[in-house]
Amino acid sequence: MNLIDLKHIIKHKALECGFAHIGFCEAVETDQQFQSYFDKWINSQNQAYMDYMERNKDKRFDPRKLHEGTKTIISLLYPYEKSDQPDECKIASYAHGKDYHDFLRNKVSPLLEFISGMHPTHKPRFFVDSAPVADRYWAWENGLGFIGKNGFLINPENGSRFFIGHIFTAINFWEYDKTHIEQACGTCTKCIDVCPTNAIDPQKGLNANLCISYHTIESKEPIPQAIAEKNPGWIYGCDICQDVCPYNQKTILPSPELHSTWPGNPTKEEWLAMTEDEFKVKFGGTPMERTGLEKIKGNI
Ligand code: B12
Ligand code: SF4
Ligand code: SF4
Repeated sequence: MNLIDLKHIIKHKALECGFAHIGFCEAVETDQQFQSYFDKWINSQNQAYMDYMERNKDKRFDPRKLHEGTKTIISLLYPYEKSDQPDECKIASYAHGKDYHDFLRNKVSPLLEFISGMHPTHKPRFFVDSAPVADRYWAWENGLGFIGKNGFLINPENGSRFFIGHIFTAINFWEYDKTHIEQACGTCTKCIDVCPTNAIDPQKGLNANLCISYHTIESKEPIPQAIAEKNPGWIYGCDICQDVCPYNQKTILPSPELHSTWPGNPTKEEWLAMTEDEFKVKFGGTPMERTGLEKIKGNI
């Protein structure tokens, strides 16, 4: 089979697995602009207490150091839907359903098996928000979207409500499409203006110390008073800077399988009265399980 046909088959199989967009590029070092931006971001302490962001920089900057033998990086976008939000106890749309790490690993497995068969001496690996991979950078490098002022990878047709996953393979396609989509925000500044905590700086990017998503999901500390006062009801994640984006008012791709297990949003009283056993039954297998009931009650 020639390499062009192989690429077509991989694309076709990815769509069959439920992915909406796919791109291929050569596994080389990330460019200088990304590296210096990332260094500045870390040196300014924008990562807050996410120490893991400071580690494994060599692997983040060079994917061949993360998985030896990798010649090609395949970026895959899997859509999630916007969920209706109650007035209080709002939960980010991506979390309304199955944990995307396990869900996507299952989804991608037929494709991974196929790629494995095409290069039996190298085991391809799939990563989704699970390793020091510069997910947004590679998806941009692969021509799947532009980086918006809110920091998101935005696909011009379908917006930013996507998980970004990557396959690292030793198959060398030799020729890659080098189509970068340049930022198409224009004069829009909606995401910056609407962020209640002013966490987005157009030059420096996102400051996690000010971000509701960071404080309600990642941080082990109680939410600082100054952030809590400005939080309009998010108890897990935050979608404000995404929901306002004009690119997210376009065609919304459905992903019913991801969201099918969502039990509905509990009220504040129901959350506070919830036991660990009830939490496990209702929210086991969602992204909220990792954060845990105690943290969610604390956020409330
Ligand atoms: C750490 C992290 C967070 C942190 C910090 C977020 C951040 N913006 O950095 C916190 C906890 C706050 C967070 C929150 C969320 N996250 Co998060 N997170 C990550 C993670 C693990 C690393 C991101 C990272 O490296 N940040 C450091 C900055 C420097 O890099 P970056 O944003 O990836 O990269 C871009 C910049 O460097 C920028 N850039 C380059 N040059 C320049 C120059 C200028 C001037 C500017 C302004 C920017 C810029 O472009 C890069 C791409 O090339 C990724 C997964 C991964 N492994 O990449 C997911 C990821 C970014 N998160 C994701 C999601 C869905 C979210 C939330 C929406 C969840 C929610 N609903 O609450 C929020 C959104 C908050 C936001 N506005 O970004 C998705 C985003 C998908 C997409 N379409 O972009 C990712 C990619 C996970 C995935 N694999 O699907 N997250
Ligand atoms: S996720 Fe929320 S708090 Fe964080 S930057 Fe976006 S709007 Fe601001
Ligand atoms: S809201 Fe406007 S400025 Fe922000 S990412 Fe979307 S188009 Fe760009």
